[in-house]
Amino acid sequence: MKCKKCGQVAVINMRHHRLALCQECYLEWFPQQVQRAIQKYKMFGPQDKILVAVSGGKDSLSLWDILLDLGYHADGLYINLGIGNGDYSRASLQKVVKFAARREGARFQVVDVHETYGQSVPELVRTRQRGRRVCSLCGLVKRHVMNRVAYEGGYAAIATGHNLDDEAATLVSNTLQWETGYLARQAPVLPSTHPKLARKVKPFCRLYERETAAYALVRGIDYIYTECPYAVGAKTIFYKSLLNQLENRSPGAKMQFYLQFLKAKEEGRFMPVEGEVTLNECQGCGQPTTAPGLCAFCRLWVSKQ
Ligand code: Q46
Ligand code: ZN
Repeated sequence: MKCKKCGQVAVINMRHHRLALCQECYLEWFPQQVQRAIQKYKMFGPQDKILVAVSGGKDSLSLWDILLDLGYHADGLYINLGIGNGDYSRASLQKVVKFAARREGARFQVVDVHETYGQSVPELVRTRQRGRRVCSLCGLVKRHVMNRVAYEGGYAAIATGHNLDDEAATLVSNTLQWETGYLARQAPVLPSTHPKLARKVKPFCRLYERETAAYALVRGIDYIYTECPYAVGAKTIFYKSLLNQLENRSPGAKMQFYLQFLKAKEEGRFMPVEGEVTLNECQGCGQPTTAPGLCAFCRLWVSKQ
């Protein structure tokens, strides 16, 4: 197959765009799509300081790579959660370190959950939160750390590497449960509702996972291939495979599903639940919370052991 732009041998064929591209043209096309999404959804401007949540995976490292290439002030944040007896998290961190060492201007910081708060995420589940799903606790810890670092560092937004497949799988999950609150909030940009709650943006939300993987590959980005051990068997992986079957039959179906949802939202068909939410400052960490007293994160550390 030939590149549609220059006629050289194509390295990727994107049936949903009816576009095959060679390596060189792909490396031009992909960042343009990212820049377009940043502008279309008004994610941030050229002067803003961006915090990129990096996991060592293909999406977050590619996102960081592109934001730097596009000239944004993009710093990395790696949260060491202590997964896989610490081994999985250490291996992921090594990928981040390696990437930053090769990439000029790539500054990043590491927050080690065990060192900072006393226990890693799996330890926390074992000792204080028995019966709770690791991923739900992990999400809570990550959100807290990201908001804290973004606020303390004066970042305008936190950028995550969620791609179209991630967003479509979340959309399937939220729709199957009719989670209207989550549906109202699922968007490429989650605005800040409090000075201490950072704006969250997803510049890859219109790009297929296959495309982000191809970008990492042609750019020679070394990333962690294995999934987090807690992701194995997760429903989102099953939803992704269902969506892939659909996509195989009908190229572009995944993208249509997501973009039509965004359009419906824009037209006001998914309205947030009425009523003001009162945010108090947590008595422990000072982050905003709807709970009186301590926030959910601080309550983790005072609960039963
Ligand atoms: S890191 Fe954490 Fe994920 Fe691992 S424990 Fe679950 S939420 S799967 S993105
Ligand atoms: Zn708190």
